[in-house]
Amino acid sequence: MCSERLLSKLKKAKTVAVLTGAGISAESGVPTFRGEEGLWQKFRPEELANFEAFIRNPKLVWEWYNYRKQIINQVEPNPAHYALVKMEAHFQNFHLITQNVDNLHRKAGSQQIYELHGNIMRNRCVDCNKYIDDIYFTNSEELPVCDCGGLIRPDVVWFGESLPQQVLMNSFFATKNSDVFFSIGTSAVVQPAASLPLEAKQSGAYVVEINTEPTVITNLIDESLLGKAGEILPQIVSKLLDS
Ligand code: BV8
Ligand code: ZN
Repeated sequence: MCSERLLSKLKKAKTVAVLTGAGISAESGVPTFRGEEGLWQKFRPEELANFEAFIRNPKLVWEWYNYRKQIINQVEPNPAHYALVKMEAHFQNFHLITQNVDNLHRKAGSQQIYELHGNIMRNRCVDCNKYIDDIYFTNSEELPVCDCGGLIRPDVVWFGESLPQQVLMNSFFATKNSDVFFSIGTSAVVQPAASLPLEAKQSGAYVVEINTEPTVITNLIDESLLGKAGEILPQIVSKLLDS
């Protein structure tokens, strides 16, 4: 599942950038957002992952994040995450850009990770912005409150919120300078992350998509590998390291 063309591009590549989405964690057992099994059928992520929903009903939003943390705390990275750790060690410049908040790239051993949408294991105060380590608010009545009195929220980027500027700038810079760019396990609908593969293409990178189904960018990039990231990525890495 690694074409000769891709292999030759990778052998010559100095800089490789990767954008990952929820699909790369699917084989670990973390539900994706828009898949049929959906994170929480009753609500669309956009209805829960936004500040207004949080202020209107912080208990409901905290229940959603604790439900997701419960799952994430029980799962392990899968072969796709570990393949990216090997890639990071192999290439001179390797940039891992993730939309995921599930901490699995870090757990797998990736060193340099651009977390575009934050990290579910981090929390911060809505008033004083102080960071607070992981909290498991056990659905008891009182909500997690900072010692300044402010409400504590998950440190993730919600819809309508801007992404961490430095992380976003570094991601665009890495994308523009990449020789090969992988878009892995993302439906490529959430902006501005979804513009990165096309940015890479416009900057002359060889853009490869790894997904179990076609997406809105499939016809706009160089190579689409249809299948599971946990199967395809290890094959690419072993072919590259054996060549
Ligand atoms: C912003 C953190 C502005 C929270 C998330 C109209 C047009 C364009 C844009 C907009 C618009 N209206 C609104 C917007 C902006 C909006 C947006 O893009 N909306 C979309 C829905 C249209 N974007 C924003 O609001 C962003 N902020 O624009 O700010 C601004 C600017 C300045 C000042 C102030 C404001 C913020 C977006 C971040 C939202 N937060 N998550 C949390 O996780 O709880 S987004 C959420 O979606 C996750 O981060 C997730 O990663 C991300 C993208 O989803 P995917 O990762 O792609 O997951 P999905 O389920 O969709 O797809 C999985 C894929 O994997 C599938 O394709 C499947 O086939 C594949 N797959 C499954 N299994 C496997 C697999 N592939 C390989 N192997 C497998 N085994
Ligand atoms: Zn505070």
